[in-house]
Amino acid sequence: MKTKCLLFSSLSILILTCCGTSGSTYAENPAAGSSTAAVQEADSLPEDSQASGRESLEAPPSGSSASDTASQEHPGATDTASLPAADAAGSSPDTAADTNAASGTADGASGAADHTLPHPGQAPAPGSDQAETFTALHGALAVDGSDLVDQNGDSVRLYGMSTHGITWFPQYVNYDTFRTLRDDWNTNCVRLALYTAEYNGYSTGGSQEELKSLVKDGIDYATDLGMYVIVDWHILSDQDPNVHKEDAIGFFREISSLYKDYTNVIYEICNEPNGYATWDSVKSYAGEVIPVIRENDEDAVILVGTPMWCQNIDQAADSPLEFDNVMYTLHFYAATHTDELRSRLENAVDAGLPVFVSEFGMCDASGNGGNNFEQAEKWMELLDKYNISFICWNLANKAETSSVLKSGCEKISDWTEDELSESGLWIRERFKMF
Ligand code: IDC
Repeated sequence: MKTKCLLFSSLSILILTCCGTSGSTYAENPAAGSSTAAVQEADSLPEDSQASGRESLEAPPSGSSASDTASQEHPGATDTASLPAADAAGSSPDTAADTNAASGTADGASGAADHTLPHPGQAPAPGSDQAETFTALHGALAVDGSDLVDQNGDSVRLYGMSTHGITWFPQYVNYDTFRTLRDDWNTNCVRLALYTAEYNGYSTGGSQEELKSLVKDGIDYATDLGMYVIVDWHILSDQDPNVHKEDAIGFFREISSLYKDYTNVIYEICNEPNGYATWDSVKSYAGEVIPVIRENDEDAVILVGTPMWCQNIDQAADSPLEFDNVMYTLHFYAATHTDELRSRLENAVDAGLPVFVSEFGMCDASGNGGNNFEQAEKWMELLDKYNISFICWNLANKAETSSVLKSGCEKISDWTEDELSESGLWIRERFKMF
């Protein structure tokens, strides 16, 4: 571990010295992924929803016209404007991703060096910090009817931030980042978004070893801080999780074997099935991936995405999986999704479906455009009513509405209010109400 940290630290210093970069300059590599992904996405959508990939149910409100949304959805222009420093330095896309991952791990090394606390699988020492943490209090979670319950059978609610893609923004997979989210933002859970297909994703050219190492670091930091952690297999432009099923199986087999004794790890086996992916194809995928996790960890909580970017939750309610401790994900973006998706959620929960909102934004479904806090508030009231867990997109300093840090902010922890975006200020206040 020490050798690894040293190696990454030196790499990081080298990169910082050569490129004079950090933070937002990691942002995008238009050639490698996201703009192409957005185009493919738009191409494969039904005509009526081509304006913005993930809106489907409802058009964006005034002030966020379809054409606005379409251009936001197609991040090519912005991406080019924020070319990564690695590109500026002439590196190939692959090199850029690798160096980013390496420097992120180096950033994380400050936390890794302190890994002396017991893991949740072990009994915390009486009087230690760990004895007081959220995971120490709640232990192994389970699904009971539509509820998420703790080790005592009491209803429990998780809430926190999702990272942006960890390939883009590895620097936030960091002990101090998560500590700030726990102590200053009052959150109890963090989601690690591991893209499969975008920007040198896990299944499209990214360094699988580097990415797994980042995921493991993230789990370790969350564990040491007594937080729950969601390992998110972030399919998106690949649409159907079966496309990279073999990679998913290998990945979840390895991670669940390493963390089988931990009680704070939650597996999200597919982010957002979309396009041609049907609930039957998701069920078939889940039928192969869940047993792989269960072989190692009999009762970890597992989250399963639903079709149409996690909006067709009704299909899961009509035909749930036959596994215990599974929850189904619904995602909303408040400036796009309103009453219709809310009533779909209510119907599903009323029918007994356990639902977890593993991703949402206050802005529109492109991750950009204006925030709609009035709609976001309505969503929060509904989630409160049903005690539904919720994770906000995204922890990064990208110049897009959904990023909770201002794009000029290079700090990875201990942010002041001045350094938070409008979204960041709002959601932090929301978390602090608990
Ligand atoms: C968006 C990011 C954006 C990135 C893009 C890649 O915010 O910076 O360029 O992905 O395609 C989702 C997805 C999530 C999206 C987000 C906003 O799960 O990956 O992130 N969104 O578009 N579903 C609905 C919205």
